[in-house]
This record gives sequence, C-alpha cells and structure tokens, in this order.
Amino acid sequence: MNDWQPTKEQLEDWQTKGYFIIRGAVPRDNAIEMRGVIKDFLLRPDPGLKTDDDPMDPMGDSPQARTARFRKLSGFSARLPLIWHSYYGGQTMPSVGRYFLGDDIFLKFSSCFVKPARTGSATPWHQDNGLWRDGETEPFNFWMALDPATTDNGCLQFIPGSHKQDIFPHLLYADSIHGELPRERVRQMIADSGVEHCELDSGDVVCWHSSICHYSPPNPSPNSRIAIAGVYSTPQITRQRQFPQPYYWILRNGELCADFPPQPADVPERSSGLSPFPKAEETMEPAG
Ligand SMILES: O=C(O)CCC(=O)C(=O)O
Repeated sequence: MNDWQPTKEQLEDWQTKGYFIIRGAVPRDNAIEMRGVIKDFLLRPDPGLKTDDDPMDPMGDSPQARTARFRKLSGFSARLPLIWHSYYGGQTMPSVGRYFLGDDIFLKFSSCFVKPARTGSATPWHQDNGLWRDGETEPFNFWMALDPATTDNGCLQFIPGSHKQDIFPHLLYADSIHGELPRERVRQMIADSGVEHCELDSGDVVCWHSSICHYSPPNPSPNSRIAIAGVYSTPQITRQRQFPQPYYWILRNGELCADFPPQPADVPERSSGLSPFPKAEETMEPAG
C-alpha cells in the first residue's frame, strides 16, 4: 500500500470546498481494464446484483439496450476481484482512507454509476448522508472516472462549501427517482455559492465529505460516462448498518486486508429499518 499524503491544495479544497481531486489515483490503463469488467457485467442477461433501472432505459433486449438499462449497480465490489484489488482494496485508496479515518476501515457502500451515451439520466441534488438517513457525517466518499467525465457527458457537480451545512431531510417529488434535497433550497444555495463541474480523466478520483450537496445531469453526448464510487467508514463512526448488504474490511490495525473475497465486518443491522422520504408538497421543475 502507498503512503499517500495530501498536497497543501488538496487539504485546502477539502476544508473550504468539501471535496478534492486525486489525478491518476489508478493508472489509466488499469481504469480502462476495470471499465471492461463493468461492461461485461452489464451485458449479462441477469447480472445478479442489486440494480436501479434507468428511467431513460430504451426498451428491448439488444446488447445496446442491456448496457443502457441500469442507472446504478450496488454492492458489486465483493464479486469483482480486479476492481477490488485495483481500487477499493488497492494500493492508493486505502491509504487515502487511512489518512482521513485511521487504521481500522471498512467499505460501507460500493456503487457503479452508469451513464450511457445519449440515454444516461440525471442523479438529483443530494447529500449522501441525506440518502443514508443514519445521521453520519464522518464517512469518506470517493468516486473514480472509468470513462473520462466531462461537462458534456454528465460529470459530477458540487456546491462548494455546502458540506458545512446540516443534513437536510430529503424529499420525494412527483418525478424524483430517489430522495433529493428540497429544490428551492438548492436554487438558493446555487445562487449564493455557485456550482463547480468536476471533470476527470479515466483513473482520476474525486473525494468528498458526506454532507456536500452534489448532482449529475443527463448525458446527451455520444460518450458513455461510467464511474465507480465507494464510502469508507470505521467501527467508531458506525454503530449499526441501516442497509442489508455487508460492510467489508479494508484495513485492520493499519494493515491492508488483501483477501478476496473480502472479509465482512461484523456490524449489526438496525432493526428499526429505514424511514421513508417525505413527499414534497410543491411540484417544481428539477433544480439542475
Ligand atoms: O455518478 C453519478 O452520476 C452520481 C454519483 C453520486 O451522486 C454519488 O456517488 O453519491
């Protein structure tokens, strides 16, 4: 494992804006191999994973339709050894996690965001912990571009400094695909602080605070935008899991857990379950 240390600029971005970028966190060729693994998974008639359908999914069962039918794959990290060894449990990201969280870390979530050329849909404005509904502000979030992510193909957008705000209760609008920040609130924050577009090349990673407000628009371009995201957390931060999928050890006593399949961390599941998102009273245009 590397001994990763932030630059002065990365630390300043982390504190003031709530996010920072690591260029070339994974070598570009390696990121392109990982993209191939994901594409292979998407082409399977039944990938056997928890998936969210893409609301823009074109109908049909052609290979093109199969690669376009999902917006998000969840919890795939323990099924794909190349991705585990190169990324979640690889040489760089565990070391970045150790800098921010210490010597005992597990992977709380792993997700692949698939935004196919021309059909990929938006992810609404949200705070990650607004979707988790577990009150946690400390976990460490990271997202790697497998395809180059640009303003044209729907890169992430952040409201700088919004990580300093509280967690807002997220709402469901009539056209929401999942809970989202109150749209009027987003309009106000954008008017006050602006929006930053986070353009990345394959293998670059952006890391952010769990409370930062972020979004990604649809992809009208001819270029696909696939990315893989993760959240590291610790036993001190997490008392209970609110989702059923296991958490996996990344570091124990500062040592990389190099096993594959990875070892589940023993975190009990919360018995009370998740509270549903309240419905928004107003129906307004999306804030993006
Ligand atoms: O990849 C995207 O478009 C959205 C990712 C995101 O919002 C997240 O990882 O929290």
